[in-house]
Amino acid sequence: MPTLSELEHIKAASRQLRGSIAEGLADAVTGAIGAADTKLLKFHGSYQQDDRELREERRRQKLEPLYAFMLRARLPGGVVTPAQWRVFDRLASEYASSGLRITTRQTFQWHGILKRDLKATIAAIHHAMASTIAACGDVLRNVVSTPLPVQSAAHAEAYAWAAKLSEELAPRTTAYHELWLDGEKLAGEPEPEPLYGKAYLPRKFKIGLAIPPLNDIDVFAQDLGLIAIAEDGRLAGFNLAIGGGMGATHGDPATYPRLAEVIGFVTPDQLRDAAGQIIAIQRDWGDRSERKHARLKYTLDDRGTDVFKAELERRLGFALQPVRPYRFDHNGDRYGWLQGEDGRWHLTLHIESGRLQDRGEQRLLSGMRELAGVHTGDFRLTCNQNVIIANVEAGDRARIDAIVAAHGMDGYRRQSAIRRHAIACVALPTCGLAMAESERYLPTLLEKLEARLDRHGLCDAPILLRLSGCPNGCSRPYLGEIALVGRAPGRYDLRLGADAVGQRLNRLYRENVDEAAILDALEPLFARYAAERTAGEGFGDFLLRCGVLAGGSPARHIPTEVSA
Ligand code: SRM
Ligand code: SF4
Repeated sequence: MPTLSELEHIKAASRQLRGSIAEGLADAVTGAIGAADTKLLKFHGSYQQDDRELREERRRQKLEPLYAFMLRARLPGGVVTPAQWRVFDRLASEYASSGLRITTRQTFQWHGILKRDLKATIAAIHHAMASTIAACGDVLRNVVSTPLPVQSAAHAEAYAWAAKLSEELAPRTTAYHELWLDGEKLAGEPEPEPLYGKAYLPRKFKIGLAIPPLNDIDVFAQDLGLIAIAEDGRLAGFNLAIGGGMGATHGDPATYPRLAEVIGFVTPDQLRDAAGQIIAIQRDWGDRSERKHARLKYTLDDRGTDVFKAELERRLGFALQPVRPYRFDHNGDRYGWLQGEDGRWHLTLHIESGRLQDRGEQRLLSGMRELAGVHTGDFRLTCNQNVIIANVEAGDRARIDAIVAAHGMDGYRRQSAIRRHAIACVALPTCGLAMAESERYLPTLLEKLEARLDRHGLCDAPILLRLSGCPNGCSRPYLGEIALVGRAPGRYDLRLGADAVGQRLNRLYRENVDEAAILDALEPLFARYAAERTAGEGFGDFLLRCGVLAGGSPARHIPTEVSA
């Protein structure tokens, strides 16, 4: 029997995620909480962090690190009402250090919250009818869903499913109410956790729902990807894709990014059980001794997807139906105004790295605040870190456009295509795992890439660029046509050759190189692409076709696409 990892013991002894978090919060001597409690706090939606750039200075001054907390909301489908937006915005101004941050799983993060303010912030989020429970930790995380509601009826049904799964598969512990909402203190044994048990899952678990042809959530990067199948404008059911995941560790071939495999189809009334049982099998079969090997993707590769599927069907008591036809055409967002089938309008704005702050002429935080004051529809956060002003009546479009322009938020009209589609993870200074810059480096890198693309007449080429400060892959870099994965300050792995629909992983092209080497490597490829590409051919597809990537590391598990 393999030895359980330390975290398994912490979870099991935590009395359903309580630990000694309450005592740690009350301790005014330090800005931190106990080490074991930091692990449990994640399940409540928060990470203890410290500003890495101030570490050395504070150490010299004999001060403890400048501890502060990152807080992440759980917003299924990325839907935010204007009233919620106003609350989240207020929390950003009152308690956080760097505005509101839209994440790659279509929710918000607030950075830099001091320990003394954590409870007030979480309580305010709760009173705004949202939550932070299970936004992090070894549980089902925020369920993401195609945010752009152009196929209005199918989208409404699909979103309802994302919300239902998020709600029904959430942890049941009352620790959250007890700690943050002055709920009654537990006397005696903790309440049961029917799905998760005492030790929760071996690792995080992610569900995402895509409505073809939009793969704007990267459905094959999810532990469980749901591909909605619409027939006659209504939702007929879902293809299930299992075992996606991006995380890897440099130099450790036992870890790798992997795309989810499509294993079958379920009707809507079978979905809740199917999702619950997939999570339950992973709970029972996942590796609890080595956290780097604990995601569903490794369970599948160790046991075999067929074995997993047979177990799923045994537990469900029915067989999955054959995969239904589907086709994706892009995994980026569609900017500007689009009209939905029900006549209402949706405006997608580009938010660089998802960071909503006021900087110079770009007053994104203020602009969104003003929009939240007048908008009668809702907002949708996207998995590409953007925002959609959704469900706008035709008569309100001009007013919204005016606010957007007045706050410098209409960049999507002028920006190069590579800029519009770029994603960068947070990385420094807050992320404790960052090896290199990402979000803060993106503007500089983009300028340099744009200059080179411009030279070759490629400003309008919608190349997908993804930047991550380490191989954990929070920007889903292994699905970028061009990706930089951090190795050390100023050094990255350059990866190339994913497609633009989220169905092919890229390959390592240059290892551990600096900016000059990256630009030198890309320049001739841009030149060839400009001269030799066929009509509509994406950059990644071109690199494969013309043999530039031959001999690179092979992509794993190309999902089965069934053409419509
Ligand atoms: Fe992530 C850990 C930020 C999406 C894979 N991720 C982290 C932490 C919490 C660092 C840590 O553990 O101390 C980062 C906090 C940085 C900060 O200061 O804010 C962090 N991850 C993010 C966000 C904010 C990136 C962003 O720029 O938007 C995204 C928040 C998503 C959310 O709202 O829930 C984020 N992370 C992702 C994704 C993309 C996705 O889910 O679509 C992935 C790849 C998909 C996957 O899970 O395989 C991802 N994050 C990881 C991993 C690697 C997991 C693995 O299986 O190996 C880690 C490290 C870990 O868990 O040990 C990680
Ligand atoms: Fe941090 Fe790495 Fe995720 Fe970037 S990819 S946010 S550096 S864990």
